[in-house]
This record gives sequence, structure tokens and C-alpha cells, in this order.
Amino acid sequence: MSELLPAVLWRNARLLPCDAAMSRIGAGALVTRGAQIAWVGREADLPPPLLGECGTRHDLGGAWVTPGLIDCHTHLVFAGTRAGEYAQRLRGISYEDIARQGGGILNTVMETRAASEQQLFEQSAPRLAALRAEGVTTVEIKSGYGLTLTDERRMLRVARRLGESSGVRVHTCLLAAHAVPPEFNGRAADYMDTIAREWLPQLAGEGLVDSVDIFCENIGFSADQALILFDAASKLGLPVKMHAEQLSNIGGSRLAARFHALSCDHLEFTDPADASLLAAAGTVAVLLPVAFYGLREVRTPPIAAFRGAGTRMAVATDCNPGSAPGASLLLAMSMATRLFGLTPEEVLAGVTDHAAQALGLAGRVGRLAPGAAADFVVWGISQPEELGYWVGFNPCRAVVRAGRLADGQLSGA
Ligand code: DI6
Ligand code: FE
Repeated sequence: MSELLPAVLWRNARLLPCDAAMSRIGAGALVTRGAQIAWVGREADLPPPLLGECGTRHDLGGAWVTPGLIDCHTHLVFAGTRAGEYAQRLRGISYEDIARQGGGILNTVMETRAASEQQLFEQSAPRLAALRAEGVTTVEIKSGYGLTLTDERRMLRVARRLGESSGVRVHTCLLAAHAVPPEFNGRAADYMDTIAREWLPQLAGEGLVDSVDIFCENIGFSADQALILFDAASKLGLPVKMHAEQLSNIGGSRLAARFHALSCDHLEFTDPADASLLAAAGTVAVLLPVAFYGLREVRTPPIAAFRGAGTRMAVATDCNPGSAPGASLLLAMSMATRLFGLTPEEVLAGVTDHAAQALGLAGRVGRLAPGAAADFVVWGISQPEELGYWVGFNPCRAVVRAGRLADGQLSGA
């Protein structure tokens, strides 16, 4: 960090740094230099020479401050909706049956292919704006509704453009292994080879891929197919992650742990014995309670086993048109406490520090710590537990991104 950048003081705050101990700092202050945090602590401990350097000083009025939130699993770039399937499901047809009949993901693939890049951008931007309004400063966006080289590229380009136009940090994820497209009907193995040998190196070479994902399910791809993809990603030095055990357990997270995947996501059907494999591999368990709710699931992820094994847990929206049509991380946090039994501290870690780890960005975002990005949220709450407590109410008062006020107002009731 350059000592030459001017220091800016953000004082009179109650801080939730989201460190390993999930500590709280009353009467706290932050000093930023440019886009990074330079100092965090109790205001009384601020070294006088550093205070002297702070030409600009902001009073946060005693407000609670967290790192900028991180939504580490979304599919927010897509065209159309699946409200028709939603109505079918309410009449009792299952998500899996709809998928087997060629609907589901493939339904959205057809709409996404038919949309122009500009239409895709315009339809997706409001979803990112909704997350941004809740204090989300980093978001992962997956492809997976194109399923041709050209259409996957288009989705990833739209994801990058959304990041540039909104100021939100976007981490892209290639999910070409989301479903077998009609062109490869009955030839899943050929499709996987095409992704692994052709599309992945090509798109990675274009700088469009930050990580690689696969939908490993009985209605998706097998663990053997995931192995081929993960081998190819590893050769390119790309991190991997997996949609695993949402509807079935076919050995996904066991394989993901072997590859030290950044994350395994969903995990309702994960065997508790696999929790320690994930923990040992440093793989984050990403919980997606909005999809659980959206599909009216009853089986919850093995939270006690994750706690016992020390598996890090994150929480994300899964924003997608099928199982999780929504763009509220605050709602996902609220659902994670009520539906999965996470504590408020676990939920907060799950949308900050642990979510950063699920994106390979540990220490760089998601923490109030020297050297981390100067992304933080000023909340209109009187105690931290309110962050999982409210349903359909957004107490985000202001967002500072890269050391600058990006949204809202710093003080006031
Ligand atoms: N994430 C996914 O990728 C699938 N389910 C989930 O939770 C399918 C999303 C979709 O139905 O479009
Ligand atoms: Fe998903």
C-alpha cells in the first residue's frame, strides 16, 4: 500500500471486523488509503502521527459497520423468468420432473440464447442493483444458461460489463457444465470433453473465467465427469467449485475435496462424514437457503457436522430463475438463521470472510483489516443481530467502496 496516498479517517463507529474471532469494537475507527484499509481499531488507540495525516475525517455517528457483503453464488445473468414452471410446481409437479421433460435450466437456456447481449445486460442489471442496495460489494456471477461457446462467452462478458458499470466487484465462474444442451443430447461425455478441451482454455485465455463450476447431481453431471473438468481446470491453474448434493448424493463433495475446491454449494444431501473432508481441504460449504425454500425442501444441510468438523460455512442467494428467483442477500441471511439454524455470527461470517474464501479472495475482501479492500457498509441498526433478523427490510444506510462513499449517507437517523 502506498504511504503516499492520503489517509482518510472514518471515526465514531462500532465495528464488526469479521475476523476469525468475530470480535466487536465499540468506539472504533478505520483509516483508509486509496482503495485499501490502512488501520482498524479502537479510536483511542489510533497512533497520533497517523491521525495527524488524516486530512479528511468522517463521523459515522456511532453506527455499526461491517465489511462490504459478498454474495458468493449467483446466476444473476439470464433472460426471461420461469414463473410458468413455478405455477406448475405449485400444482405438484417436481423440479426434477420439469427438468427431465426438457424444461428447467434448458428453458432459461433458450430464452438466454434468444436475447441480445444488450438485452441480457438490461434484464440482469436490476438484480445486481438490488444486491448492491443491500451493501453487497462483491458478487460471483456464473454462466450456464448459454451452453454453446458463443453464448457462454456472452454471459461472461455481460457479467464483466455489469461489474464495470455498477462498481461492484464481479467474480466470474464458468458453469458450462450446468446441463447437457440439446446439441449434445444423449452425449454428456462428448459435451464434457468439449468444455474441458476447447471452451475452457479458450474462455480462460480471453480473461473471462475466474473459477469453474459443475452441477453434480443425478439430473446433472456425474462425479466422473466432474473429474475430467477439474483436471482441465487445474492444468490451467483455475480454481474449481461444485454444485453438490442439493437433490442427491453421488459423491460430489468427496471429489471436490480432493481438488481443494474453493467451495461446495447446497449440500442438503451431504453425508456428515464428508464434512471433515471439506474442512481438511479448506473447501467452504456454501449454504443456499433461498433455493431450499424455493423448492420447498425439507432436508437441511448437516450444519452440526460442519460445526463439529470446523468446515467454514458461507451463505449466498443463488439468484437464478428456477429454484431461487430473488436478489436479496439479507433475505438469504434471515433464512439461514430460521431454516438452517445458523447463529447471527455464523451468518455474518458467511457473507463476509467465509464468502471471500469461497471466491479465493480471503483477506482481500470481506474483512475490516489492514491491507483489505476499503469496502464497508454503515448500517442503521442498533445491534448486530438485526442483520439476520429483518425480513423484507433493508437497514443499509451507506456503502463505501474502494475508499469512497458509493451509496447512501454516512450519518443521520
Ligand atoms: N443452482 C443451480 O444451478 C440449479 N439449482 C441451483 O440451486 C439450477 C438453477 C435453475 O433451475 O435454473
Ligand atoms: Fe446455483
